Amino acid sequence: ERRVAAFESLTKIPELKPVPRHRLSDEIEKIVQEHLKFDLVDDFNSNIWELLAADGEMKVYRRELEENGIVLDPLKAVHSVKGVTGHEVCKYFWDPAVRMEWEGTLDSSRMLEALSDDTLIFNQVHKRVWPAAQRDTCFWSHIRSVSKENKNDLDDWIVVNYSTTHDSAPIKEPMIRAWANVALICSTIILNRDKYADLSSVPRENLVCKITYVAQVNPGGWAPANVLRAVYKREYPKFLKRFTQYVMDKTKKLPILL
Ligand code: 16H
Repeated sequence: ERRVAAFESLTKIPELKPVPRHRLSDEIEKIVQEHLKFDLVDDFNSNIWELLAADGEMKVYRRELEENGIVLDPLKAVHSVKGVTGHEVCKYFWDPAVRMEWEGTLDSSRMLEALSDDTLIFNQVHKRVWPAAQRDTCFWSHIRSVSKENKNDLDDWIVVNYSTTHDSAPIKEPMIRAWANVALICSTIILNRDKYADLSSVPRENLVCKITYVAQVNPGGWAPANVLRAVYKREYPKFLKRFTQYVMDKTKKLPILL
């Protein structure tokens, strides 16, 4: 079984090494497999998704869902970004060292624990959305590669952020704990692959990263539906645009992370 650990620095070369098991290994395995199985299904022609925003290659969809007056709208977005690999996109999404450089919806982000080289636990405080109470979240964040059958393809990459509890992050009123299951899945396409003897000689301009982003957020308590939906409609497209631009800018002059 091939498991690639995430590595410490954005500049280091990834190495193949097994990741030791820990208390969340089984849960993480189950949630990751669910995302890989369901998120990549192209179900946009099925009438279940409503287009929320579109900008170039980026399309953001939602499904209206309420439970006891609480908005739970599942969100799904696809994007296609030139000149970057899925490894690069996932690495920058996962790396706490650069989070506040691209995140526009947080007051703070605190890493509570490193469970392994590929799994961190965070407590984040989200910017307050008037007139609702402020929300925080506590979640594990896991990154991994998913190898392809064809040796000429680059691996797919996935990051999952999934709510959990942690002794170092008790819920402190009046803060409300929001819950989420978020995944970013990236697949890299190489244009004119046959022109290059090996992957390491492919230039950036021949890379296209296909991104799928899904988010199920439970605000954890009542918040006005119209306000919440307005925030989601504004923030998810803004995040996708800003974050992908950030990765393009950051990697432009760096060697390609395959
Ligand atoms: O995915 C994004 N950011 C991740 C890295 O900071 C964290 C995210 C997450 C979200 C909630 C819980 C766990 C993990 O994966 C970019 C998200 C950009 C759009 C955010 C929209 C608003 C998020 C709602 C949070 C609380 C609800 C507030 C209700 C008043």
